[in-house]
Amino acid sequence: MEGADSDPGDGAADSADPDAVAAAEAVLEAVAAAAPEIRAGLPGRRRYLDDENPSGEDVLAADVYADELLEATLGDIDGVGTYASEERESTVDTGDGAVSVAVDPLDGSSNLESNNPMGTVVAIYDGDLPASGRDLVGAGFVLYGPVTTMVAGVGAPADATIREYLVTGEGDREKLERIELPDDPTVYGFGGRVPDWPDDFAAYVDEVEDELKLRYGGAMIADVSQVLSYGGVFAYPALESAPDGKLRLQFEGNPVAYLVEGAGGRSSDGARSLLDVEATGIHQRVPVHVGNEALIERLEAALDEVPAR
Ligand code: FDP
Repeated sequence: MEGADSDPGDGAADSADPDAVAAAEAVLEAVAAAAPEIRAGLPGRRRYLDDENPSGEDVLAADVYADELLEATLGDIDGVGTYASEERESTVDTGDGAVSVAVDPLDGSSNLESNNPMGTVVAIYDGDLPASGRDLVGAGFVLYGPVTTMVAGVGAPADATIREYLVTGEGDREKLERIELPDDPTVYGFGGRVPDWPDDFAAYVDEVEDELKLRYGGAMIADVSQVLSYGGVFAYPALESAPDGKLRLQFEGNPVAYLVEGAGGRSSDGARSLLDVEATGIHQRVPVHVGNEALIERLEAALDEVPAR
């Protein structure tokens, strides 16, 4: 994350609907306001429930707590008509607003057991779900690290300025720096078991591990935050056992693509920006690769055949 700036483009982008951008700002403020409560609720909710989410993953009490809190908070915002969450099979109709929010209430929640960082991710779309990443009018994440921070932007993807905020104990946002990926990348982190990586991806890893330092923590938001801070590449790639990878387009792929591209980097499913992947379902999965432009271009050149998406 590089030095402070004079705030160009903070706020509404020309090509996005101003009402939708205002709703996106309100959503991001509400997510920050909920963050202290979500964080304070974690210590007593580290147990797994006898339940799975729509993606077949075990659910922690903390996942449910954060989801219910965010639905109540975000559903009340003027302009928000739909709430969707990784923890719910279907979307929730919250009123007649045009904007839809897609939330991963606790990204990386398996890190709760080991007490490692995790986050809350939010994507705000101008339209119904599932939606294209090109319909985003804002995105952000809260990182529950040693301090609580938010990284967020509003406006159309091509116009967004991405900024880091400190989230205070009262849930207020204090502006920190504008985020731009450093020119000299230093870190990489890739999910999935190594024997499950396709050969072409494994060949790419052989290249980058000679140049970069491995840093993988198992929570997408924390791993992407390292890339935003130090430059590099994060991926949860296609696997032999899961050709669409693990992460979900609406809740994870699109918002991190928006943030990393807005910070001067690139995103890819292996062949195209994640923002150009066709949206086919709420819980659709997609291989996620984000980072410095040159590293993503080399990745796309290294992968043999990427299906149309
Ligand atoms: P988690 O299952 O803990 O919620 O969203 C899924 C996710 O975490 C990402 O945050 C993270 O990048 C990935 O899964 C971690 O998966 P692995 O355990 O396979 O590394």
